[in-house]
Amino acid sequence: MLEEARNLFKEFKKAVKDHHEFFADSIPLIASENVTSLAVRRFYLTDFGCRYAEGKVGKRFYQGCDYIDVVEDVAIKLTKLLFNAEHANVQPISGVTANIAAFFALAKPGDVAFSLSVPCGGHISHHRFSAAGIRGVKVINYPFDMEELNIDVEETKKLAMKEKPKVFVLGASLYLFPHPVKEIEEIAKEIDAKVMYDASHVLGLIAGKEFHDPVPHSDVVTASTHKTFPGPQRAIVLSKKELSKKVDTAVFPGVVSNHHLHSLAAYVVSCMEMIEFGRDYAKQTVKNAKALAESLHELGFKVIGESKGFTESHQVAVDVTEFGGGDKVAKKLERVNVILNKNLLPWDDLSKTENPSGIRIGVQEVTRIGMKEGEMREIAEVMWNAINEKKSEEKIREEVKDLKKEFTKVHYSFDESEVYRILENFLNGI
Ligand code: DSN
Repeated sequence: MLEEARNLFKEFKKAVKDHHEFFADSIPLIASENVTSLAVRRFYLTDFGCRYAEGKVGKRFYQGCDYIDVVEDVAIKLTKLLFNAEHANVQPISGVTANIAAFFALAKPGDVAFSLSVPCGGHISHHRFSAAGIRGVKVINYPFDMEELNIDVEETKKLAMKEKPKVFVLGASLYLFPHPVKEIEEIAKEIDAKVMYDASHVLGLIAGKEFHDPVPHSDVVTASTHKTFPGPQRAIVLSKKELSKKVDTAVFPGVVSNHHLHSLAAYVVSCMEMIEFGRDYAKQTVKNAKALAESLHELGFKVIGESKGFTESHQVAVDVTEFGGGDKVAKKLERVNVILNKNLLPWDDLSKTENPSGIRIGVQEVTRIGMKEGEMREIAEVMWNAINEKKSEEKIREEVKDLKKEFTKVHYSFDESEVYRILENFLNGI
């Protein structure tokens, strides 16, 4: 048994080491990921991760929480400052958890919610398979304008008068252009419905003032804190003051008991980094996304949203049908160390989930490690060469490693730290 266990542990250590080396040598372009600074990681390793703090600041169910109360109170206050929010709950441990809490706060079973279909960018938690379904909410998809790549406001208004939804869900996983939150807020007011905005993908851009601000126009804003916002993996719920009790009760005891206090401490550090450096980071992220989209387009890729300037966020979406579809292309790119995901595009049917028409690219992580417009051109060329098999995969992989060599440190953070290889010594010691 001991022998078997030791072999398994060896396998585990090798996987951890290989993972870090692979990422050190790769171009990370998954739109929902980011890299945290060493400062954020240090706080992730504190004693807080060994403790419990059920309940609210000042109203806990266990002893020993006095200093944890200060940490959570600071987290709430920094979040309110950063987003100018009336109320903030910082306890959800993930974006889906936050969305379950939001649906519980805003709707009853049987109520109708409008969400974007998954191909149009809606997240699974906006639908019956996840958070909305858990609350028993009936979901109707928004009418979508394929030219504008956005919600069709006029058609939505007509449909809303007929279906009388209680919740309008905005925000998306494929999110190129800001949703019409003001217009939806007006429709919601007419029928006494609520606006729930899932800002997970764009939270760092909102914090950096590079995307529209949904907070004044939404009743509830949910968001994970690890996509464009470069924090640890957890989530927040912002709301209007009058919904604060409903939101807090939906979060605890609704969806969390303890709420992973080490990552709460790390989140505080990431908030402070965004307050100090967020504007520069967000500005460069959007510039990089536009530069990458333009380079891909010039090379001959079908980048979606051309008539609208391709993107206003951290994301770029490309229709790769002519190259065999998103699945084939994403796997081909992985073989040359370019990491991104296949993605349904708005005109895809859900039956195309396994091999959708598109790929989705996010530039927030490469921005954090210091890449600028020139590197976006290089990434576009790597992608063109790999997908069109202009060179051997081995050659392209070496080019990617060379490009990445110069970009191993996290910027826009308290310490410009090496992040992909920091585990080496630790692993050798166990
Ligand atoms: N699945 C994530 C994304 O990539 O958008 C969101 O949870």
